[in-house]
Amino acid sequence: MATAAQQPFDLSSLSRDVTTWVREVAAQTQPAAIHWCDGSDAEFGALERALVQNKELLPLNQSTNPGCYLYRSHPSDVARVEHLTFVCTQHEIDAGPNNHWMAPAPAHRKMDELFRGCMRGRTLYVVPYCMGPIDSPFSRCGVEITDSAYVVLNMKIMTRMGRAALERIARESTFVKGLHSTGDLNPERRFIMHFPEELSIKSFGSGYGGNALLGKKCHALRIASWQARAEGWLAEHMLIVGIQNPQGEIHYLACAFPSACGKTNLAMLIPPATFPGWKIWTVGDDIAWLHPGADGRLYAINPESGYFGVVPGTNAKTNRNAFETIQRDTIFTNVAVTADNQPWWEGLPAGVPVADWQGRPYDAKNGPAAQPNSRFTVAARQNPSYSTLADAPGGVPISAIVFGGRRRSVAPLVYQARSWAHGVLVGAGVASETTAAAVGEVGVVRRDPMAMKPFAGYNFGDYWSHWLNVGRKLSAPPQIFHVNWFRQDAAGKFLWPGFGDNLRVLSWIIDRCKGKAAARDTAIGYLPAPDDLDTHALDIAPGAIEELLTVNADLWRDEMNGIGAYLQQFGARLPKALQDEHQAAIDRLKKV
Ligand code: GTP
Ligand code: SPV
Ligand code: MN
Repeated sequence: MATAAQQPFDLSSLSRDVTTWVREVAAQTQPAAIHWCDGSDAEFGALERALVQNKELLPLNQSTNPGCYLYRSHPSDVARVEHLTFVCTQHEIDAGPNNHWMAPAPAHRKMDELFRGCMRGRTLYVVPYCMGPIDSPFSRCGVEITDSAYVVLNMKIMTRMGRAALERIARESTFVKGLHSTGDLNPERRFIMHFPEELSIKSFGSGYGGNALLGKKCHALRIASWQARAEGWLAEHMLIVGIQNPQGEIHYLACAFPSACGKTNLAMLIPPATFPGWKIWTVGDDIAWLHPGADGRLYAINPESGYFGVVPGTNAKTNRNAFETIQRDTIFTNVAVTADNQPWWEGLPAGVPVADWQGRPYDAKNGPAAQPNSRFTVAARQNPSYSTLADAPGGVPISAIVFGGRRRSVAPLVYQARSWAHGVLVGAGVASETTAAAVGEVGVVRRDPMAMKPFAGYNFGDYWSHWLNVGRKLSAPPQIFHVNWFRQDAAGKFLWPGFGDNLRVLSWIIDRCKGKAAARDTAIGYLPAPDDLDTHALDIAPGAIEELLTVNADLWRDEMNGIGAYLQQFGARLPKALQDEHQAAIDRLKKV
């Protein structure tokens, strides 16, 4: 077996804790070689070349798309697997009805059996990483052990990966241990297990996204939400965006929308032509860590350094920033290709696919050319709207928290909560149609509180208590809102144009935070009247704005009853203050 000492830098000597663990894992998994990742560009290039050589990575057209590669995952391994994802706490009640649970001891036994000898003939990569700016007190480190070089490349883009992270780990006493193997990709032997009490993760049998890039959903949301509760902060499935008005004032928003419901797009929004002088600054597109500051405001950092974004639908019109970002140095996973080897997906105005995401000759009978959950992995710094504060150790101050879901009916375009506690109810009541981001049926409305249904590492009842407590600590809390870009008319057409025009809603939100914009007081919260929104030169069907801003009391009574039934599952863990908010909402709806 090759040892770490054979590498030019002896990274293995930096942290005894990491080395000990690597030795244990190597004894269990029996790799042919061990590679300690230093995170250098040279290392990235060498791994890329090796993957190209063994045909795991296919170079795309290097004259049109320099530095771009295609990776085809196993056709049974294209999205997160929520039914195979577990939170393994000593007591089942701590994982809550919102998680699949297994006791730690049998979960370890099950996983240890799968990992035994699973890296024979393969290289074990040690991937030290830091979630958040390397010099931020809010950042947290981890080490992922994986036998997938594709995972290493993605981790290099998505996190601050390598030597500096390992040096930080050596200084601090804790790190999250993430053990990953692609195994044989048999879906019957695929499990994503979390042990929050031990700060560890074991993931077997998938090489895809949130199942395999353990810094992302496993660490930065499931484990971090658990740590955040103990330490007094929040780890959330939120984008972070700065919105600069023509006067040069910037307000930062943190927005929680479920998977594939528009976070990446909103984080990089292009202002409509009728909004001259407005600028958008992207801090993050998927995850936010939020900390109460000494001044009573809430501050956010993005723990990631790259985007793992939904490809289909991305074009120069819907999201020019994302489109420009992915023109070079991008890993595409599961897209189609054209005859001259350019990446292709549904939503591109030009180009013709010749091979689909599985590499078969393209045939519409087989479904879309690009897998609906095909993704790009790209460094955040390539984004033209990248915020200079994305690396600020203290984060950015948040003016508004915005929840949202994909709802063809019921939820209006936008409304504002009456208070922080009411905002927690609004967040807890988020429902959304399921998407291709997770394996399972698409388009079914399900409850997805705070867009965290798949990601909260503990009981939602305790999570809402924690949210309420964080609010109590803030003397200047963000205002809380709910948006829905996905309302449809009777023919199934979106009523709201979305994308850049969402700025019209965001500017109302910011004005509300400043106490400047008007609103109607309704049973569900404050709504703009159609005239309160800037609809100048907006291309929208007659009557659509009115419909988008209507609160149908009958539908909302049903909705609120549904929310009540959902909340009841959390029994004694459901905070009284949230129950009171729910009762107050029911009472207001009775009066209309
Ligand atoms: P995850 O990375 O899975 O967490 O998703 P995300 O929330 O970042 O979703 P993303 O921005 O990638 O959007 C997913 C899909 O929603 C894409 O197909 C977009 O084209 C579509 N979408 C985004 N914003 C809008 C919008 O304002 N209106 C409409 N109609 N569709 C949108
Ligand atoms: C999501 O599903 O919310 C994602 C993609 O952001 S994954 O990394 O696969 O979780
Ligand atoms: Mn996400």
